[in-house]
Amino acid sequence: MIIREGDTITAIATAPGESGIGIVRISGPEAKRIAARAFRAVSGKPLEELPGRRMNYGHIYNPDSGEIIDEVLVATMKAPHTYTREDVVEIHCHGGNAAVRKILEIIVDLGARVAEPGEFTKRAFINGRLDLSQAEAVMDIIHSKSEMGLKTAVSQLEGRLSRYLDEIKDKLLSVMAGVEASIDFPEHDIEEQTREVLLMDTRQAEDMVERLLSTSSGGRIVREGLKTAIIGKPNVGKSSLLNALLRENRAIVTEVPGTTRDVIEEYINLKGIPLRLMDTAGIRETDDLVESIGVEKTREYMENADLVLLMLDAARPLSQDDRKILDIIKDKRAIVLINKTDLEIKLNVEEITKKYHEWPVIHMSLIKDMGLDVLEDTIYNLVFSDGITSGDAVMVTRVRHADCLRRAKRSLEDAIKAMGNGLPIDLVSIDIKAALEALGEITGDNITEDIVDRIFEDFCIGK
Ligand SMILES: Nc1nc2c(ncn2[C@@H]2O[C@H](COP(=O)(O)OP(=O)(O)OP(=O)(O)O)[C@@H](O)[C@H]2O)c(=O)[nH]1
Ligand SMILES: [Mg+2]
Repeated sequence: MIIREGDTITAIATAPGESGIGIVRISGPEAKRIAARAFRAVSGKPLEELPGRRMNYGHIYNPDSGEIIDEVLVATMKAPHTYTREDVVEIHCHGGNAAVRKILEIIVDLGARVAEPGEFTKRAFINGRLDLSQAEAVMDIIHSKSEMGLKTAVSQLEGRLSRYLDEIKDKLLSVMAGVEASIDFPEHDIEEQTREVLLMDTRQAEDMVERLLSTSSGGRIVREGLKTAIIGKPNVGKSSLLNALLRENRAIVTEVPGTTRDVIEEYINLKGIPLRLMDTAGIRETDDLVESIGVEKTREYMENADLVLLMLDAARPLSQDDRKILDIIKDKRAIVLINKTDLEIKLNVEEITKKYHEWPVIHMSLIKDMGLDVLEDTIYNLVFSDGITSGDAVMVTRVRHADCLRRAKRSLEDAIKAMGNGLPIDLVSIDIKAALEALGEITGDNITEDIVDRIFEDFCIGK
């Protein structure tokens, strides 16, 4: 994606579909002039003479035929105090597909170019209004699936992550200055005292990187959801559990074993934590082709899951199929659910608890609506023990950021080792510089164009 200077871009900023209003946004030097040619205010004044940052009531016309397209409100915002730091015009028309599309078409005919996904935000980044981590936060806000995800993304947009990184970078810059001062005067070898101070500062910076890195597994869960797979042999009540947690009849439930063939995936919001819940095909030896494909898929999902909910039938003794499943999931983090406790109990729970004592065991009866709240509390506590805080602390939510932090950490470790071994100080400076560069990639201080393009490609149209 190349930004051509003088380019004016436009896009529909609202989601497709029927709705009260729809918004067409224009950004760039020609934004106001283009909008003015399609807009007639009811007051009769040209758009150029109307005050900015106010809703001006009027109509969008087809400039060729003079035909009215829609009744609208138009706001103009002058650079640089706008989202993109360019002149911006927003046309608020009626929602649905027809009006917004036609208005977009007219704006394009008048000289604007259709924006690429994320191009408005990319301009905000290039024009220095947002750093890269803040631009990513914009996308995370749009995609956030829970209150906690939203809170973390907003705090990142407000610049909390950037400020924390700035603190580390400042520390490293002062180490750099100390190191370079001693390189400039090679005749005075670096004094022991100075070396000590530089070492201490580098260690502190490394601690800060480490602290941030330790939030990354919790941060990923906050952003993407905790991948939770419901696993068990057929007919134990897995789909019933999905429906109960969702509080709607999403999956088909029948008394026929092998009802669920494909993996059903839904997001639920568990006290603010997003859960990516997967109902899977019951695992058993089977000759049925479709079912065996489903079972294979279940294994795949189970391997990638952050948490496995293993469901067993209280009314049946542990079977060969159950034992096989237990063996497959033995290294996973799991919660054992004993369902159907309303029936006569034939399952020997001790056989499981003895061997897998670290897994919580919950007795439930989905038919009687029992045990669900215990399960919700257990999952919640498990996730919180992962170092997820209530969204008030700085957190790393993206794999990209965690990768940069890991690189920074390695360079700092090398620097500390070099300092400790009394290696020449200019070698230390190479490591500190590498750490600074890795940290700078998070906020986009020094980053190649194709990385920037890749990041913005994932954005939605109109943002
Ligand atoms: N008695 C009793 N029956 C239950 C309970 N929970 C679910 N069932 C019944 O068990 C049967 C199977 O439930 P499902 O939720 O379809 O089971 P599943 O594990 O998804 O089954 P598959 O998709 O075939 O693997 C249905 O007839 C449910 O009504 C319970 O707590 N007690
Ligand atoms: Mg099912």
